[in-house]
Amino acid sequence: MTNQELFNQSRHLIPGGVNSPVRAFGAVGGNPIFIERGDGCKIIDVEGNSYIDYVGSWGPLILGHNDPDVRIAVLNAINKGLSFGTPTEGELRLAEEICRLIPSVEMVRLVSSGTEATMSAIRLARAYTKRDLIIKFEGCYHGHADSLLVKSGSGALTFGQPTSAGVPKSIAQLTLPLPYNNIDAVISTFNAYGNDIAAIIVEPIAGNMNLVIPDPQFLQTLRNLSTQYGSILIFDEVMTGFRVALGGAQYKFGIKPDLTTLGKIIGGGLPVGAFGGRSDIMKNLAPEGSVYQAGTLSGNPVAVAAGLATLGKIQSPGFYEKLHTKAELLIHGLIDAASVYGVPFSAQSVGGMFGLYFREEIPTCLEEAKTADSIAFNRFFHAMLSHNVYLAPSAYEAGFMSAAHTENDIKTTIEKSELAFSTINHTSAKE
Ligand code: KE4
Repeated sequence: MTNQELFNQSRHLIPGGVNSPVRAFGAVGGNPIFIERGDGCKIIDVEGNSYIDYVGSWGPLILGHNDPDVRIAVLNAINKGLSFGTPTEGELRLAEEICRLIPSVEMVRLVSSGTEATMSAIRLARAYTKRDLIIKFEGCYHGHADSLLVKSGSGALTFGQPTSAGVPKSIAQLTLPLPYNNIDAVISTFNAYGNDIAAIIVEPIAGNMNLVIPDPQFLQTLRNLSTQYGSILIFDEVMTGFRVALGGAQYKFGIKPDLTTLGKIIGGGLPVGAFGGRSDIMKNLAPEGSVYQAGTLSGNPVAVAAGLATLGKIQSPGFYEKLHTKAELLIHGLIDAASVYGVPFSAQSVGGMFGLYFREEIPTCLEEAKTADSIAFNRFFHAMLSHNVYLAPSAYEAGFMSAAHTENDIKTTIEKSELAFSTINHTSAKE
């Protein structure tokens, strides 16, 4: 069957034809491709078209698709069974690795998605502090729990309003959305509500408004105010964990959160999320404490095997230096190509993730990210797709490099981008 035929049929049975909205190409237009298999840095669709993949399943595939060691680990786990609903040694070993590689995590609970991780961390922080208010930042995405689908209210009020139907206003109002990188906004909010703030949750390097890097003073201010007012600082490292450095963004900035949420890479492509941190907080979780949180497939042995195999390989000497070198090779090639065709473009990378911006300057917050030329991006996306390069189908998503991308793949990508940029420049000039 063709991509179109599958999409036409899927839309009758699955809302939007997809099991996660961003996959539907709504932001970029057109119809999604249906992938049949992945291999290394390539994904192959049902029509046999092969693409150099810079999405990597939205981050988990840091080793590339179908990594032989991950595959063997998964097959070995499958041969023993799929799920037991009991503790298994693999969960202990994954907990050990996470706690060893991220020292702020003294205890950890495994779940099956990033959403479960952040939702649970919020509940735990509220229980520990006996407070209700949560601070989040505009442009950061932490999964689809009600408390986190919130945008800033109108006017001076910092109390949130739902970004999604079905989120009760009463819940949204307990979340205070603030501008990312805006230190004054955080200080004034703590001055006003500090003793009622249970937690701050933040992407310590943002990847859901495209890639936005925090001002170092911003994160330090969050740390200082959380300590001063007894609020819990939650670093949502679902995307940045093991992506920007072996120890995540907290290692890069040398800032210790109270709780950390993880996902994506720790499952190696299978469903694993986690939340962890200070043991005096984590001990409040059932069955030890009074905060209930549970999951039928939490710590699933097959998923854990994929995660352990992945975490094992990313510790190889020079892994992150090589990954970052590849990301830098890509973005500088794209910057050069854009300049040849006079397309307003900027880009940056952090570890194994990168941001491409159709604007002259690299954005430092959501408002700035929104001024990028999304029409130009959408044209670029489709031009690259037609030349067999798969970028994230949204101008507000980060890109991901894998260990499987070769220098040749990156050079090919840059060559294709020259064709794509020439198309944009020509089309924009026409309109
Ligand atoms: P999941 O529930 O999708 O596993 O994780 C939610 C989540 C939490 N925190 C951060 C920082 C995240 O980036 C995510 C999920 N990321 C998106 C991509 N930007 C997942 C893609 C999708 O929604 O299909």
